[in-house]
Amino acid sequence: MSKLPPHISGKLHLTGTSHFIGDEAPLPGMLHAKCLFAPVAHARILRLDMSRAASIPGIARIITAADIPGINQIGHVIKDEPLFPATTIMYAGQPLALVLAEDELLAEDAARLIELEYEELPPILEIDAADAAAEWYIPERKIECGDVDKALREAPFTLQGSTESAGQEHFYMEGQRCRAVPGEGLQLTLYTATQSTQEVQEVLAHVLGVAAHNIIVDVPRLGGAFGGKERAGTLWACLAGLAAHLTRHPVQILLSRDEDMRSTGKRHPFKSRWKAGYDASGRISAFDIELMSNGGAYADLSIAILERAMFHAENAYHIPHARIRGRACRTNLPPNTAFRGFGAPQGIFVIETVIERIAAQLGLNPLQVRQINAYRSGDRAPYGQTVQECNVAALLETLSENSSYDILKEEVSAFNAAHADTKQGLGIVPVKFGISFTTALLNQASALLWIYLDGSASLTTGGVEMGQEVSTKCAIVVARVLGLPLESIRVESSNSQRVGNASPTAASTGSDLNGSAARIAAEKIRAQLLPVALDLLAQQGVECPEEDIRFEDGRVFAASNPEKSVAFADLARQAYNSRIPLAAYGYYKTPGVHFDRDKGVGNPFHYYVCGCALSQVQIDLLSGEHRLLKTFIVHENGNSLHEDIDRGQIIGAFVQSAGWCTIEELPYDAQGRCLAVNPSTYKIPTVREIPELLDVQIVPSGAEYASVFGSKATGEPPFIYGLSVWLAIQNAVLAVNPQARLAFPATPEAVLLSLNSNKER
Ligand code: LUZ
Ligand code: MOS
Repeated sequence: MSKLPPHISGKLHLTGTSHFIGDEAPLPGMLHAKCLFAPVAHARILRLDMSRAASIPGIARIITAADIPGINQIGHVIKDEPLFPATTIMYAGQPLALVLAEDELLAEDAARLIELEYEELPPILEIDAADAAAEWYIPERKIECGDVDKALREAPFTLQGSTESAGQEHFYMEGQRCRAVPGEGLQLTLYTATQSTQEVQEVLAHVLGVAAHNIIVDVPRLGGAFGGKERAGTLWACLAGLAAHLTRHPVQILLSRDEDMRSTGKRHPFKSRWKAGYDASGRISAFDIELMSNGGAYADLSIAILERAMFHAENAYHIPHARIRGRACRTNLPPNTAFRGFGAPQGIFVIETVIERIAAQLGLNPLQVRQINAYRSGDRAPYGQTVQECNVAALLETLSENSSYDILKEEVSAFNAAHADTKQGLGIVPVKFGISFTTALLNQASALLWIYLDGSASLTTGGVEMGQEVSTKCAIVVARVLGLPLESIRVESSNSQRVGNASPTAASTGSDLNGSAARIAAEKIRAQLLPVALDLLAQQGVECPEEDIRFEDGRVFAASNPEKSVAFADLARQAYNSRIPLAAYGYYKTPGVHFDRDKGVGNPFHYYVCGCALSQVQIDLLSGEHRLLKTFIVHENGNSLHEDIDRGQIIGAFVQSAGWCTIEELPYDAQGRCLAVNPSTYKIPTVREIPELLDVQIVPSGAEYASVFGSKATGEPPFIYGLSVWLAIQNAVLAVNPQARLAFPATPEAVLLSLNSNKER
């Protein structure tokens, strides 16, 4: 049993007493909002007639583009996204009008009575078509090192191919939602499902044409996000905010699962074309890759996601000559957006399929090819950053031992020789994941810490609690600095009035950034309290220098004389009586991160998180189904703030990723309408998909260079481990048909089709 304290939301969740947005009773006069959604992917709007819908008794108001007092623009990085399209529908499911009524079902009925006339335009849905039409948000990006063309010419062996990965629905348990409550004057408070209070505040202020200080954004907690609320929540928050502003009534919008899945963007599907040059040992000398993503109708975060894919195109391998080109393509799908991994899984997937092909061509063991190419400390990444503290080769060695890889390989071969209708396969994947927002300015955070007169503490950071327990981690940091029990620290909602200008809780940096800011705030308070502590101890006859004072277990004492102590609560009271401030603001920025996008050179990451995974699967050649038998994970994790929480993140990310790779499928019709819009047709992993043996070894590494108290980020890096399942299925398929080309995701259908396929992989 673990000695670690349970995380602070656990008891609330288990007893059903944690509060989510929309849980509270409706406010008096509250209006419910329902959208009219675009029925097709691309069309010119000819007529939008509200008269029939508006005549229904009980309909308070119907809002369209014409009602926007400020600017009709919710784009953040690139300003290309209207709140309501004024002339042209850009994706099926796009909101065109908002109906407000005291009853949600009435609003929904009325939305159906809005008359929409439109002229269909040809939609672009696929990457190839968009790329051919040069439909890019910005021109091609490039990262290049060495002389790729020469290295390819001189390489003893070359291979080329193309690789595709697919989208993924976030499937957060809590859908998109917002409750907007008008206050005095122009003030509006939004309780809204967002990972970014700053973005919602700024964008809504522009939509309304009011100063940002009128918009208060409060996020108590989210029922999951996974990137799907990093910016995709802004649209719905702006709809509710606009409606509350115009009516001065509280307004609530809650998307149903179907609406949510139909209208919101997802993980970006990627396509790539590549060439690799290598020698007889499997050592890769040259890699030339083009990465194209399907970004959907508006730019959203597509550029940053493409960039992170490019930063991870070489994964954990040192490739001296590399050319990485990327183009994010505009299509008529809902704007694809951040999703755990943020392009890195899509980039890493390509190089891992390349490694497998090289190993197959040379008849080498894929583990060995990975080891021979792994980064050594001091190597440079294609974008120029020196890779340090990244021991992938050693971690692969541990993985090999933990899984008895050599024996396992023999067992799989023996099994395959003995079975005609079932086959097994092994898949291995390492990861080197860059930590920091690649947009350097986002790497900053603030914390506000109050100590009350009874010694209890109230902490606000910009961190949004979405199940990852950033709140527990930040509380642990404060508890360590001030020597307080975890229970005496309350972590508050993320609120733009208490902590303004907060970066999104994203890029795995939530605890790094907000925990560091919390540590600085707590250290300030400790310094403010020290003279008071010295005084109180002196009154007990204890004299000591400041450095000898300890804050532990809710008490303050001299290291030389621990028998005499002052309770933290008495210290707080005495500080107040002596007119010493009991609050502090902490500000942190990640040192040394920068990247020149035009040159493709810089140090985008503060550090890397490394690890590796091995999966063993069994496929049924008659049904195409697979069973995940075993997964071994070795994860290097710094000096964890809370290892149980990190273990949960590692397992959760692995399972979520295995779902992406194997069972989650997003079919669209010719009109760009998503056909899998609820769990009856969209399958996410359940307990049945968890391997029979799941062995997770967390390797502590005392990474003082990394983040707060030597800890490392854990949210996204383990997502890469799920790729081991796809690679294992591919190897099982190759045991039957060495020419097979397995599609992504490796659904039963894909497995069956691949068994008879005979194409270049
Ligand atoms: N968001 C972002 C992210 O704006 N920049 C990033 O680099 C990033 N990385 C991962 C997840 N979200
Ligand atoms: Mo993100 S993909 O919200 O870190």
